[in-house]
Amino acid sequence: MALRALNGVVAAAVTIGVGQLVAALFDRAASPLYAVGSAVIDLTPKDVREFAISTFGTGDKVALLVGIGIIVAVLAVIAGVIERRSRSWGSAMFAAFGILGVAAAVTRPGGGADWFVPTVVGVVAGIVFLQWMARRLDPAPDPIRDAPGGSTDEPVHTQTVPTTDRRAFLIGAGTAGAGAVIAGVGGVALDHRLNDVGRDRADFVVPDATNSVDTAADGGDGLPSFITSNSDFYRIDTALSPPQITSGAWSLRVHGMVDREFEIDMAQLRRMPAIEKMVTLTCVSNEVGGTLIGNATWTGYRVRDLLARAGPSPDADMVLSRSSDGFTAGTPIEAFTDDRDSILAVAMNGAPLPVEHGYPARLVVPGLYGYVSATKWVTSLEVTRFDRAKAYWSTRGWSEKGPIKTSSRIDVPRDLADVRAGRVMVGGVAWAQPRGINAVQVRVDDGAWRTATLRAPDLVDTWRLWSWEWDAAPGDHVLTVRAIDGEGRQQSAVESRPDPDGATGLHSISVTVR
Ligand SMILES: Nc1nc2c(c(=O)[nH]1)N[C@H]1C(S)=C(S)[C@@H](COP(=O)(O)O)O[C@H]1N2
Ligand SMILES: [Mo]
Repeated sequence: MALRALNGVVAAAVTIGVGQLVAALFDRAASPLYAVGSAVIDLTPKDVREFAISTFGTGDKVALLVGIGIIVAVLAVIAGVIERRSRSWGSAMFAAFGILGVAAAVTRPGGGADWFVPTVVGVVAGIVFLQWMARRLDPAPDPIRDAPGGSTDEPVHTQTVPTTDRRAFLIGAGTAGAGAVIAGVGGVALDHRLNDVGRDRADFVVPDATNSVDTAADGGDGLPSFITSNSDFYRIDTALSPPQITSGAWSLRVHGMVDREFEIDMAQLRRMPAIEKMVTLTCVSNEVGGTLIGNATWTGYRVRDLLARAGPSPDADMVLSRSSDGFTAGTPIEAFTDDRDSILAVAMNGAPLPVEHGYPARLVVPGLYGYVSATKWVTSLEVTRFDRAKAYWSTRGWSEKGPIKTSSRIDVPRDLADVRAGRVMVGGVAWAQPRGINAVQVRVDDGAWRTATLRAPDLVDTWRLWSWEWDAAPGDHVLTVRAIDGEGRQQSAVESRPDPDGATGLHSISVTVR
């Protein structure tokens, strides 16, 4: 039983390892593991996504792969146990899941018709191994004993495997297991060598902006830095592995309800005047007090200029942006055409976009949550209407429109911190892009709201750093913050979950003063 289970698990490892190796020659998204993982992501209902993001945050992909690994192992144990020399039910299970894998691979957006190959080669290798090893566990039928009328006092399935065969089996399983791991790891390494865009990105020259931004920021005191570094920036997307698109292979198609549809490549894009702009990106899944928000200086090209060149129809009210891996966002067209300067960004904080943040080009739209605007690896802008097109998350229960809600967060002290009585610096961030922040107020326990100091810079499309000096008396206290936006409207205190269009409620922390 244990040997049969082991056989199933090793055979599954062979399938995945070989699949990964072969996929390196096609596209990593075509490997059975990645294809199925991506399909699972696309089929994930919004409650599960919320759970995954709130539990694992940016580690949601690793959690998914571990989860798939566990499920595969359980299925593999079953397949191994039911596989027999005489009836290949385990093989049938492998074939069935192979069909699922093929279906997942060939239906991937951007997937080629040949994307079935890694899964098929992997599954065939797995089945060959499974059957070969199962044969060693089921000795060949004895022609005399098993003949009609022959002895039946020792049925095949209750025979124990002799020790020598057992050793041979374990050596075979160990060798194949090691081979599977080498194939898998080797496949990933080969894929990185062949397909990563790291070198292309290293050679990418960030364009000079025609404007300049004042980066002088008034941080310190344990507040977050005004600009979030690229390495600290949150990452949220549906890509199990970020698409690898070289700047030479990239192009953007502007089409749909336009007079002059066109396609532009990176060389042509670079002839347009570049601008630079600080914009705070916010995820709709950010919980009250959460960290799915970051502020960066983006360099790129005005989407307004691109759309003007195409001549959108006055009947259009939405731009559906699409990434190379099939993600879509539906953005109200005015967010691209008004004077807020939405950007087709090619650089983040002075560096070419990190691959996970959309290299070589992504959208950055002030004032809207990322899921309706900030398409990474963007390759198409389709001018259309909300009543004609639905974007990725809008078909999965999230709101069609996603304006950012006024919010604020306490960063210092930390929740549950111990502080010394006396002067305590309380501070954090507040945001209401693109309306800006007029005021931030802090309350201790059920006391009166006190006005915090707002720090520089004061920009409508970024978060605002704030601080407040608290004369703290000993005891347990709760600190609460709220913001007032640039239009004088107070942050909502009503508690609501992130879905369908962004969390509301006030952020509170508990501290003990000694
Ligand atoms: N191609 C693609 N772009 C995407 C997404 C995605 O899943 N795929 N997620 C969006 C969401 S929900 C957010 S919040 C932002 C996050 O951008 P970041 O990862 O650079 O912080 O990207 C947006 N752009
Ligand atoms: Mo998001």
